Amino acid sequence: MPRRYNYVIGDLQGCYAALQALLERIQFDEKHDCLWFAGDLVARGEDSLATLRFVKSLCEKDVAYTVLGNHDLNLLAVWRGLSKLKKNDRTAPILDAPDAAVLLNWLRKQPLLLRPNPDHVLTHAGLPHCWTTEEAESLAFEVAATLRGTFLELDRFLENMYGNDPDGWSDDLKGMDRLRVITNYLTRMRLVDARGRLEFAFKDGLAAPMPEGFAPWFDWKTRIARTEKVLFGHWAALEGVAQMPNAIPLDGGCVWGGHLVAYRLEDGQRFTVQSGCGLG
Ligand SMILES: [Mn+2]
Repeated sequence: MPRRYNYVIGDLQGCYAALQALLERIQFDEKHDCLWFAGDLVARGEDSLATLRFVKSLCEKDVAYTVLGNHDLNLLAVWRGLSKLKKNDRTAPILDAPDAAVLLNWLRKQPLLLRPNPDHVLTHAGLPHCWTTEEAESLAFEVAATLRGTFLELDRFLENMYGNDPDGWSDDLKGMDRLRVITNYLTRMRLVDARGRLEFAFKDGLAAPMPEGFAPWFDWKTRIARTEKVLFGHWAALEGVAQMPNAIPLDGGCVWGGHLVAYRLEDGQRFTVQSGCGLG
């Protein structure tokens, strides 16, 4: 059934009240509309458990889709006992919930890249200039296939997922190094250099001084011009408003007291609600 409107929504981070307010604002009607989430569904907001249950229920009705973000992957690692809960994350209620296994088994089956329509591609952090969109799609699928594999495959990936090396792409990467680099590009990237090497420390806005040789991933030219616009979250300092021709930032920093952002694909209109959840 053709959808009336498609809205792409930025990082929720467990901001359940803001999500409900945003859906009210856009008059979301699951009979007609479709939601696309940019990942980081959970982490520091006031109700990650309710957020995860709600997004899962919409996805299971095929009226929403999500990609995975770094916080979602971290939650999976904590669930599997391969990472410790971060001090400021408020995801413990998910791990303690009676439906924890159902929720997290669903979460691990979500993709890292989606194509909401032929003109747009969605990942949590963006796409590096060293990949065509088709290459990125295929590489994202390699990670997703591992995540949805056996628990042995899942755990082996989660155990090896953390780390900044190697810091850039090369076609001959194999095994866990390959999966780690793909994951870092799709879920953690902000700055890269001309060769596509990642820089992991910079988290500021575009006006801040950047390390020598590095620039935002969307400032580099792709080998073959990318015809799709790239929708992404993750970079809260862009406030979900920066103006780039072919990259559409969606993380309004809701969990930091900013805004939750929805971008309507049909006409490019943005809708925002002020964060009400804060960190308190
Ligand atoms: Mn993120």
